[in-house]
Amino acid sequence: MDQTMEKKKVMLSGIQPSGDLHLGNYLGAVRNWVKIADDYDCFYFMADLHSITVRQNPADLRRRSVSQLAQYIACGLDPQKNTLFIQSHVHEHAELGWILNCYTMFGELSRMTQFKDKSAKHAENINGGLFTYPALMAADILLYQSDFIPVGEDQKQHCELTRDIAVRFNNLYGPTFTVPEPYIPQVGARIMSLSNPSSKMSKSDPAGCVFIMDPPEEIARKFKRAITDSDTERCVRYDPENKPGVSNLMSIYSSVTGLSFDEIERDFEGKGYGVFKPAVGDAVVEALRPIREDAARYLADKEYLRSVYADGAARASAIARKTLRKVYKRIGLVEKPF
Ligand code: ATP
Ligand code: LTN
Repeated sequence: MDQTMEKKKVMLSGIQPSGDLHLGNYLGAVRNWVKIADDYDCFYFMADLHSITVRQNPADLRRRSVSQLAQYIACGLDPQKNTLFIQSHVHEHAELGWILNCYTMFGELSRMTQFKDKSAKHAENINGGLFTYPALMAADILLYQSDFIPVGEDQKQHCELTRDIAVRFNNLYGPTFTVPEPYIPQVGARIMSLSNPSSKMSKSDPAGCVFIMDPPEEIARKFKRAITDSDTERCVRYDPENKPGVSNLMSIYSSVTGLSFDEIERDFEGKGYGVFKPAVGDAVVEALRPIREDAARYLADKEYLRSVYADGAARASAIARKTLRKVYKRIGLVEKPF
């Protein structure tokens, strides 16, 4: 490497392979990762250890972890430019996760909205992992001395807790971890459910969720059925307070076409929701078509995918190992003699 070149800042993010990628994941996260590949040293992983905080079918989990990688690549993440790996292949995540559990407070974990939401949704399985999830997420981030965490708005609270844990550790033992910052996009940070615009689009609500692997007819159908607002005005105008349904559709349309809200309002003046909804559907179908087709091609080539995640894990481990060794030393664990 050219020694005169400045070291690139580190970006890291993960998505749980608990379902296929959806439009919220794509517009709020993955699409933005693609844009920054040349400017940062980027690490993206399938957060399989996180996904088992909710009960998973083992065969589905295995299939989805690999399928998510195919979808990452199809979205434009180049494995040469980005380190792509499966979280459980880099055992340092689980090890540092345990340690950071011991530097994360019960009160802090109790305040996490994702924990509150998921424990309400899975009342029969409020396990310890669901509660201590943010300590593992902090480990994911801090192992790589990450500078930025590109995520959607909903992950901001976890990123802030990671910062608090890093600062706490650094204050106790001296500089060990880079203190990271969340990196949240302006448009697309929070795509809402098509069936309920007051909650975020999420794979756990399939009716309101558009998956990137959905066939075009399915996508069109979901947009035609999207809930719009019960106001009498029925015009296409951006007003998230009073018109959350149509404003969400406008955010999606703007994200996939690049048009501003003003331009969209002008183009659909006097046209009403009945014209706007299918237009958004068509635009999304066209934006997702090449991704779906590429993902299907990568999925058919298991050997290629295997080589990508093997190479990714090797690159990631080399870095993670160094940080973990430093942490073990700092907290007083005896150095391994072999
Ligand atoms: P779950 O239903 O299990 O909560 P999810 O569908 O919300 O999952 P995650 O795996 O939690 O998806 O999210 C992966 C990434 O996508 C994160 O960076 C998250 O911020 C982003 N993201 C998820 N949902 C949305 C959304 N509706 N709008 C924008 N970004 C989103
Ligand atoms: N908690 C995230 C997934 C996740 C993550 C991470 C994101 C796990 N580890 C590290 C960024 C950095 C979620 O539920 N979307």
